[in-house]
Amino acid sequence: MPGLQLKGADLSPRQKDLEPIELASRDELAALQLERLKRTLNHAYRNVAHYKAKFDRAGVHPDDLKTLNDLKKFPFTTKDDLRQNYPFGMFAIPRDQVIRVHASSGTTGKATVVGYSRDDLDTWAAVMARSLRAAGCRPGMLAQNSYGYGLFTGGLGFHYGAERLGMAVVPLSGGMTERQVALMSDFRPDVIFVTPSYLLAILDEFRRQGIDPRKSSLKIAMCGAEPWTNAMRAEIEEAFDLHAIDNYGLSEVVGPGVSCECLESKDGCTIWEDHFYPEVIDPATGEVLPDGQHGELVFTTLTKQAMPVVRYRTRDLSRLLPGTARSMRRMEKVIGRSDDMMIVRGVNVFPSQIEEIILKDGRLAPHFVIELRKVERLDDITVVIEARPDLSDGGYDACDRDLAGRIKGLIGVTASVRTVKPGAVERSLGKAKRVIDLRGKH
Ligand code: DLL
Repeated sequence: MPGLQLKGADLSPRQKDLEPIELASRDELAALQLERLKRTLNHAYRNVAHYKAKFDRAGVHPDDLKTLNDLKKFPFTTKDDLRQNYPFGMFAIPRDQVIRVHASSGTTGKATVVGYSRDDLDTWAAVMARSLRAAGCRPGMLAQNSYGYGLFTGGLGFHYGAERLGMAVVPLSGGMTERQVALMSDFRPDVIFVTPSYLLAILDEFRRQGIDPRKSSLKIAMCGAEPWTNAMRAEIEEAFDLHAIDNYGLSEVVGPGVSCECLESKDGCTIWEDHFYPEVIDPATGEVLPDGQHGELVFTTLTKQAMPVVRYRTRDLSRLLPGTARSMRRMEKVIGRSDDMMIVRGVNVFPSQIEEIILKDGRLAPHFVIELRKVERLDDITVVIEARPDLSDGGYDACDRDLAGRIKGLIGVTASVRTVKPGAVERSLGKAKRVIDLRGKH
């Protein structure tokens, strides 16, 4: 596989390094899932008052699960359930056996809190190490960890996973972009753990300092924690001459490490189905959809002790695909969260659709935000997008017109476009905020 040969390193996967379960048949996997699912439902029912009440109200009991298909009888869990039980009400083990707590930022209401037992942390490190290995990382490699350390699960999740694999970690966290680039030049890491939008900010800094990013030591970027398109992947890979690998997770389920792309296929994240059982549902009706159909991802943890989650509604839109590099199923690149979906005059619009269009235009940089306003009681969107540095002053108006035309033609909505000077769109240090909702403010 010549494509896997990068900067002199052969990153092709070695069969002997895989865990037995990664080589298991679908039947073996299903048997393990059923056994673990039964255990999880019993554990949640017996030890979390909220689950007992919810199952009782729905008239279901863990014993009703005879096949994997029976899971659909059980009620969903939502962010609201977690909020109502703030802070520790969803824990299924005594508080003094919980040895780590993480929480969401809580910008949209009360934070959601998650807890881990010692075994949970062990499992988390193991699935992260598996993810990193699938992405081409190897023991002995050096990683710069630019995910935020703290209540966010990205920093510590990657940290312990990389150490488990036998990598060395530089725990930089997000921010101090100048320093990120300086240390990268000095330490020569093989891998960076980073959100794709922050990697673009790091790319800007390379250029500002006059350093050729293609000559950086990086071979792999583990990009996740936010939606990003394959067009963005191509932009990043070309700019740095590395493999940009998608990986997905959410704190309520474990953090990063729920699923990860395999280097040899780069065709969507393989879900570590021995620990996280996936379903896709119709977000409007809750009906389980067959594999291959688009809908909302739902996960049930199969091995978590401190805080099992049963049918957790992620709000992330994707679909399940058959396994390729592994027998475990894949999820298609997340289109976006249902919360980020804008409905503009009856048409559904996701920031990722706009991103894809922007990246096809050589005059525009991959830095944009979408402003939402109410104009005469109708939703109105303005895409604010940076020009690349070589665009002449006279070229801006043409960009505005062309992009608005393409958005109309490809997505079907009328949008205003404002092309702005390089550097005018605020850079993210972690997860990018693509939509600025100004409705109600004008
Ligand atoms: O973002 C965990 C994580 C950290 C994943 C680092 C990957 C790398 P939360 O802060 O709880 O956890 O946010 C979870 O982020 O429901 C998705 O909406 C979004 N998300 C995470 N990974 C991806 C991805 C972490 N690869 C929420 N593609 C999820 C698209 C993603 N969206």
